Formats: sequence, C-alpha cells, structure tokens
Amino acid sequence: MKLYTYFRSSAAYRVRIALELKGLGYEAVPVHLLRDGGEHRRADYLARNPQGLVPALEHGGNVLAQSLAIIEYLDEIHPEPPLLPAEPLARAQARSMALAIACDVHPLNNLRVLNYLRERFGAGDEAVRAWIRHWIETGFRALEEQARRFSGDGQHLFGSAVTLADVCLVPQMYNARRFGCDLSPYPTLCAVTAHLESLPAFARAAPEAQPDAHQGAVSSNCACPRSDGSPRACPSRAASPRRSPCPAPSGAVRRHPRK
Ligand SMILES: N[C@@H](CCC(=O)N[C@@H](CS)C(=O)NCC(=O)O)C(=O)O
Repeated sequence: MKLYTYFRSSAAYRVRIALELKGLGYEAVPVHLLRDGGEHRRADYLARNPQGLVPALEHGGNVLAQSLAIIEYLDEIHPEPPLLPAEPLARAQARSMALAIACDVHPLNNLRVLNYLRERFGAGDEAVRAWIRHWIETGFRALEEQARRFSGDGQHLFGSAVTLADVCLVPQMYNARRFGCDLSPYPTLCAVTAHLESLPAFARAAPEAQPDAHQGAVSSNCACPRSDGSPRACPSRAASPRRSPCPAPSGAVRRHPRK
C-alpha cells in the first residue's frame, strides 16, 4: 500500500491515523503542497489522482482519492478495530460528526481556498487567519454540543471507542492550534483530543512524526503560503512539540503562536 501524503495535510493525517489504528504497513510517498508551486499539481500526480489533492491511496494497482472513502475502504477490507459502530443509528451519528469536520470545516480552510481569497479578493494575512478561525470555531461550537450528547466516556466523540469522528477531530484540532483558535469554549473536544493524542497510533500519525516534516527549509513553513506559493517564515516550526489544546490551568487560554 502506498499513501501519497503531506505531513501537514489534515486529510492525509486522518488516513495515517486509520492505517496506524489498523496496524497496516504502508509506504509514505511525500507530495509537497508548497514546493515548486505544489507537487500535487504536477502532471505525474494528476495522472494518478485527477482530483489533485492529497491524500491518495494506491492499493492493488488502484488509486483511491478522498480521505473518508479511503478510510471506509480500509475499514471494510480490514474490519478490526472497527471505525464505525455496528448499529445503524450509531453509525450515522459517528459519520455525522466526522462529516461536520470533513465537509463543513476543513474544505473552507484548504490551501486553494485560502489562495483564492488572497488572489481574487485581495485578502491579507490577518483576514485569512480570521477566516480560518471563523470556520473552525463555527464547526467546533456545534461539535462540542454533539460531543456532550454522544460521548460515552469523555474520551471519544461518539460512544466509548475510537470512530471515524475521532479520526477527523485530531487533525482538525491540530489546525485549530496552528491558527490560534481560542479553544476554551470546547472543553469536551479538548478532553477527547488529549486522550486520543496519548494513543500510540495517533502519535505515530502526527505531522511532526512524519519524515517529510524534517525535509528541508520549506517544509518548516506554514501551509498557508503567499499567493505565489513562496514560503512564509513561520514562528511555529513543523516539528513543534504537541501541546495540550486545552486552556492552561490558570484559565488563561494557551494559544498557538500567531503566524
Ligand atoms: N475532501 C478531501 C480533501 C483533500 C484536501 O483538501 N487535501 C488538501 C490537504 S489537507 C490538499 O491537497 N490541498 C491542496 C490545495 O488546496 O491546493 C479529502 O478528504 O481527502
């Protein structure tokens, strides 16, 4: 199995988590989203994956795009541990939480969307950061309420075992920290994330644990480049230690350094 991945891609991060949870070995093929205008736009990558985004999974000579389709495929061919509950309503609830992140939050903050805001509408750095935070916080408000209702143990978004919803939450929380969201209104999401990040499978899938996180100067810059694709100096290094997403004990909000 080959996974076309970028260390900071949250969609690729989801698939890495699923592969790790299932104990599936894979070859990681890095696709740099910033270098040379984006390796995902090159003809050889588009020939494999016409959608032109990461991740893509190559398996048995076939290439699959879309992280959730890939994860459900993995779940079907390697059912243990299951990433969706067995009961139909529970499955739908877990999917609903996953989709709230994958469909309603993440796409709005994708690189090509941010670039379009800059190029077409002249948005500057602060406007782009405000946009990112707005959509993450809007999504998290609803998700926090759903987590309060559906978490079985305060350690998982739905029920008491890892589901697709958790697989989507951790990468989105990573982005929320990167972009300086105030996470204090989301204590349930913070507690769930803290638990999940303590699990070895999630730790192995984390951006800072990926070989391409350490390849060259460009990769240590933010995946929120200038519109010409050139890297921007970023105060948060790619390999920055994982930090708790929760407010500091004093009640002061712990923020990711602003870019
Ligand atoms: N819905 C897709 C989203 C994939 C996606 O947006 N990937 C991002 C990285 S997280 C990407 O390749 N962005 C490149 C760009 O926007 O130009 C999935 O879940 O796989």
